[in-house]
Amino acid sequence: MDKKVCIMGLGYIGLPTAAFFATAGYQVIGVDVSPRVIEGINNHRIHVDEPGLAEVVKKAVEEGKLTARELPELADVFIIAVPTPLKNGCKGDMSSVEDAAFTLLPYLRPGNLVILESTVGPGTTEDLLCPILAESGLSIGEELMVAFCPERVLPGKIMEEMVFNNRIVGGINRESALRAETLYQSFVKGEIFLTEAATAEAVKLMENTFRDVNIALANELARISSKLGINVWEAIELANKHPRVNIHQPGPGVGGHCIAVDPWFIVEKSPQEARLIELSRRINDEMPEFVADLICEGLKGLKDPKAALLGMAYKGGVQDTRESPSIKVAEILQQRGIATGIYDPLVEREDLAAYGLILNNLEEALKGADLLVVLTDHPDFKLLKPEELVFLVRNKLVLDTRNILDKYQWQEAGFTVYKIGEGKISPSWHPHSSTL
Ligand code: SAJ
Repeated sequence: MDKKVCIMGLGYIGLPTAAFFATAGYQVIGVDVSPRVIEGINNHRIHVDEPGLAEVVKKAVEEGKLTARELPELADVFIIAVPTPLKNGCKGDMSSVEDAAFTLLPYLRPGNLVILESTVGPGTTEDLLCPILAESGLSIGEELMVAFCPERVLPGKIMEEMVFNNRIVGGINRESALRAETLYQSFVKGEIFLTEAATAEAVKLMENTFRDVNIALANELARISSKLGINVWEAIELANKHPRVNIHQPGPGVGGHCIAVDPWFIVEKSPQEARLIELSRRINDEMPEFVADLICEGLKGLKDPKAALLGMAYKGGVQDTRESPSIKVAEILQQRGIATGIYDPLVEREDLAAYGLILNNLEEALKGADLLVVLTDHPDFKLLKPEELVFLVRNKLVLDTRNILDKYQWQEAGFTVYKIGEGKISPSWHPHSSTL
């Protein structure tokens, strides 16, 4: 049985994966390029904000099962879980995967298994990773087994989903897949499905593309509804009563490091054919501009207008701001010279500072604002008491891009509320607009 696992990359996926293997009894070496990350983990301070993760990492480190280091060690299994972001807008940047693979070369021995978990375009394991690993002198598929095993966990629910989700294991040959299956069986309680590496790579991308395309449809329906005077939220709810319909939710756009990124890997590999996929990406990417236009519409005609933006995280309940549409809305407003107050109960001040944005507390953000905009569906926002906030604001307009506010409660408190896609904007929502 494999006893020692070395994980390259201790981020959102690598760290929980390391923690689960350590808990399952493996000796785990976690490798990261950041000395701050290594020092933190070895001293029980983790840099990944994920409910339940800190406790598991702490226990594994205390028991001596997990150690973070700058360089790999000899091991039975090597797992690569490094970021694969986009470069130049829409091409996958594989340099971290390449760097990790080259770093592993001196540590590879006959009988080892190498697993790639990072999201990559179909064919990458065989065409990019295997040729690098072959430089070790080991024969790939005979002395060295290689597999692609994508992670599919939802940020915010990683500790649950990493164990209970089904898992896809794609081997470069059957033996590689079987070895990887046995390894993951040590902590995965979901079903494990075996396939070829390129298919597993495609599966991961297809899942996130499915979601992106469906969100684009919802966003398009929202824009159509506001033209036609239909309430998109009610229409979607009713359409979803059909047994075979599941329309997603409109919003200010798609954020996070996965759904907003992964479809581009398919477009890159197959640009002629991936027409719907590319268009969906663009539709979702246009949403922050659409929201900013609505905000400007609401503020039109006002002297020194101010918008209070609630929620900078890319989705509710997380502090992650990567690719967040809220950040894009804030940036567009700043470019247009509109004053903003910014509030998020979870996001870190330094995180926003990196975008040149200043985080306020709720009162500062709302003080003197003309328009309050809900951009993230944080559970906390559902608990806001409009009757306590109404005295802070100047003009009492609300734009809810996530359909989380109780419209009648807010109206009762004196606010005029508009939700995106909720029919035509009524003149009372932007009473100062000179175009009316
Ligand atoms: N969103 C909408 N409307 C919806 C659903 C989501 O606007 O109906 C927005 C969210 O607000 C957010 C973005 O889309 O900005 C993405 O959020 P998400 O919760 O759909 O997904 P992620 O990015 O947090 O995680 C996804 C998951 N993939 C799928 O559900 C197919 C997760 O399982 C993957 O492991 C993860 O990507 C990943 O790492 O690839």
